[in-house]
Amino acid sequence: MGESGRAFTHEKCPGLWVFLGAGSKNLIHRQHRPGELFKRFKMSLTSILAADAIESAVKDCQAPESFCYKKFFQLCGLTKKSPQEVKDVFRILDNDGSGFIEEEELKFFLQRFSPGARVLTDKETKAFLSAADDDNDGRIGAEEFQTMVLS
Ligand SMILES: [Ca+2]
Ligand SMILES: [Ca+2]
Repeated sequence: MGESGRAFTHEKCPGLWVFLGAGSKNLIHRQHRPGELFKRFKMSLTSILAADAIESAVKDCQAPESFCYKKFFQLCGLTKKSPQEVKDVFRILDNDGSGFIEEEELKFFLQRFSPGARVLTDKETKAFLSAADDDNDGRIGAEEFQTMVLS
């Protein structure tokens, strides 16, 4: 009897209630992690970058240890995008909506662009992180990301 009461079902945990007021106010009650919420409203990378550019960028670093962030950003066309578009890409890469790209998210960087891509090696992940992490807090903020891509 007690077991069913502990079940984690959609009926019992709808996860998210959004109340849209008559005006511009949105009252959002979050029951789960904030990342769950942001995922639903995120745009996709292919709405910002051309699919064939993404494909060639991912192909270029197929071999382990061949990832070069500068080349990747150039090939996928990100370096030609506006600061706002770069920020949009940042928000997509920040998978859990924490406001930062953590090392764990950075590892799966290529897979955000192409689901079949490889994960970055530890060495590549660390090099990528330290190239962007100007304030040395071990994660990449939106401004750090913009600086890395656009400068
Ligand atoms: Ca994050
Ligand atoms: Ca940082």
